[in-house]
Amino acid sequence: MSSRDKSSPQGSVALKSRSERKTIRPRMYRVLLHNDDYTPMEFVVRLLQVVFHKGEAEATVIMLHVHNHGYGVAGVYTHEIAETKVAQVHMLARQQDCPLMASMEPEEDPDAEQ
Ligand code: TYC
Repeated sequence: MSSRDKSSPQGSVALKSRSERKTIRPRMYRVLLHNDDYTPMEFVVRLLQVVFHKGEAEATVIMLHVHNHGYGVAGVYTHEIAETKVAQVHMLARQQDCPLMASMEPEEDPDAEQ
């Protein structure tokens, strides 16, 4: 029995510690697309459809966001999948001689102690 167990007249009530309670959730990573002056807009929209499974309308919104703001989130994945998406973007872009760049960054940990 853990030291956090509370006694009651009927016996003891086990209270789980924060780490015992915590659901195991993998850290998630944002895959970012970066703007450049040369990659055609149509190519970026198509890539968002093929690699990130976006519909044409959402893909267009994301592409225009990247074009206007410099970068944008293409999707959020576990580490290995995010790495694969970044590699796919670079491979498809280089095949078409486009300088398109992707990167990944960790999302904030929702379980972090404050
Ligand atoms: N800025 C590019 C153009 O005007 C379009 C573009 C959008 C390029 C998004 C890259 O990640 C990108 N053709």
